[in-house]
Amino acid sequence: SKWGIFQRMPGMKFKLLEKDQDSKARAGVLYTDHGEIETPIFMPVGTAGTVKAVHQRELTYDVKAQIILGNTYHLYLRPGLEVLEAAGGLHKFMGWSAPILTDSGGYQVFSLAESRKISEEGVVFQSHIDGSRHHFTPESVMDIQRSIGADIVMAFDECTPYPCERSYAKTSMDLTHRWLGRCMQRFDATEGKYGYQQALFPIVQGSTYKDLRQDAARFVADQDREGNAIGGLSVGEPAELMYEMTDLVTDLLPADKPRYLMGVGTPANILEAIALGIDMFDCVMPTRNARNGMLFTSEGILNIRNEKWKMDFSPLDSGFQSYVSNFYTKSYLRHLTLSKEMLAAQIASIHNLSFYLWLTGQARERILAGDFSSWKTEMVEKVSRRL
Ligand code: PRF
Repeated sequence: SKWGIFQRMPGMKFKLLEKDQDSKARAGVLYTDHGEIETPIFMPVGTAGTVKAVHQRELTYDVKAQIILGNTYHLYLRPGLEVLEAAGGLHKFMGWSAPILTDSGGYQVFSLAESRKISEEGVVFQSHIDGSRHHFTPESVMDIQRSIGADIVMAFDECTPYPCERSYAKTSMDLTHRWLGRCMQRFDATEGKYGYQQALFPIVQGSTYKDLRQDAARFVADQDREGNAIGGLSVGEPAELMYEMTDLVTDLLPADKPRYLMGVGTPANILEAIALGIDMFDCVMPTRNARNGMLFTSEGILNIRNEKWKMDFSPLDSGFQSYVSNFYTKSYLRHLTLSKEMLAAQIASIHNLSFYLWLTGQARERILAGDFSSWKTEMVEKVSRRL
């Protein structure tokens, strides 16, 4: 069951339950030592050992999160490995006994660190917190993720920007592949520090070049790891290009392993990517946008600061079961938001995450019921509306 923690098993198991007839969508179950994950799944982002504005009991009982994401970059800088190891790993440190996935740090170094220099060896960077100098290598990032103790750890990669010249995309992809070899060597030569298994997911890069994406997908598939990820997308390219690349890559990644599309996206992006055979998603959008008043609902997208909601005493969302979404009104949340009350961020974040988890849960139910594709078309239109 979801709560059957610490059941030992060799590596990680993924069970495919159903495949959609009219698309590449799949429903499955991913087994980890901290419990099962029902796919497709959305993973709330808990960068620094917290999903911002949502505490762990709310994540479990309101949001119904099955797995959350942490960031190697942030956790390494603060609180640091000494604290995390003394705590017995991130699960114990933060009081979260369900699965955790950690991103490897490369992406965060490039988006956050003050100065960074990339070389064959790795990345040298300065902390965005105090300017101190650090370096990440494929080996050190595996060791750090062993100390954090995530159930799923990500390979160290370079996420190319968009647009990206072909020559750089190729050079970068080759480096990501050499780094992957070093990640696997270190990961496989070490073991979990806290008595449970961890899995390593490689990342497909290749920018928006079809042949590079296909080369990367074949290279990654050949490594035969526990699951596979697609990176380098949702970095400013048109959505159609992201779908095209995802479609190419999912044709080449093994069907019997989970597929994770990193950093995606809007509710519509997620539904389209599920139809292309993606099983796992993470994105800061539901939490970050909640903090400036954007709500994702089963009826569409709205900004709660708008005058339109001043006298609207209807629930935030009555389209699905969720205590916070059903109980608080739009007028009340608008008031909290305009007053800069902390509860505004809490309610909006819990609502948005509840909606994202409901949406991936519904997609799974439709795949299992056999009518995903028609439901998806209708739902994409609904959740994209501007209210
Ligand atoms: N690589 C890693 N993390 C990521 C990405 C990536 O390419 C993305 C791309 N959208 C989000 N997070 N390691």
